[in-house]
Amino acid sequence: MERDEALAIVKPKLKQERYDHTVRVMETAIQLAQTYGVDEKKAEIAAIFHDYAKYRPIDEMRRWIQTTYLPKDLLHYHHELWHGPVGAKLVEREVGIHDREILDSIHYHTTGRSHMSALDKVIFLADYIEPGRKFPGLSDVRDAAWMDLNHGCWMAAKNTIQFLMSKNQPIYPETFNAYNALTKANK
Ligand code: DGI
Ligand code: FE
Ligand code: FE
Ligand code: FE
Repeated sequence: MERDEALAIVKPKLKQERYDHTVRVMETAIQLAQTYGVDEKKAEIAAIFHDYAKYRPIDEMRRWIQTTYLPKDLLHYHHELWHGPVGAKLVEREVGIHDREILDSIHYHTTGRSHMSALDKVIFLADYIEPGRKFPGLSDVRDAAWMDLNHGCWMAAKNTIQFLMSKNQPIYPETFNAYNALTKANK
């Protein structure tokens, strides 16, 4: 699928600010893909669709989790975590993208997972460092991102866990799995 076609599909599904974020994630993901030898076309399409389900009603996302092969433990965690897995499902069904690598990187873009592919890492990190983001510690993650893909992802995962813990939020196991796997990969 061409970039313009993909963007035209996603635009009506998002608010303007989220669409602008999506375009920045796309640009960042392509640059990361070029830097680390990842398929640029897959990075482009995955980035364009990564937040496809962001504005689906919570009840609809809950139904998709209940009625399809998605992890049921998501239901016990914050609904903010649902738009990735549900988005992957909807991008397959509604948009007709069947590439498993692209769908997985959409699925896991919020939490990461234990054995992240290079494409997963590119999307996870692009979402975190795109130029519109403002997180504490972000400038260090941005620097690392262009030097070492694993280390950049590890810092992003660590920051996210620290942020959530400082807010006394529960942390989804896959988020810890990502952090642990990236810690080993750093060695
Ligand atoms: O959709 P975006 O805003 O572009 O970014 P995202 O999909 O990375 O979602 C970020 C939100 O998800 C952010 O508020 C942190 C939260 N989050 C990430 N991992 C976890 C989590 N929230 C909980 N409760 N547990 C997690 O493991
Ligand atoms: Fe997201
Ligand atoms: Fe993210
Ligand atoms: Fe995003």
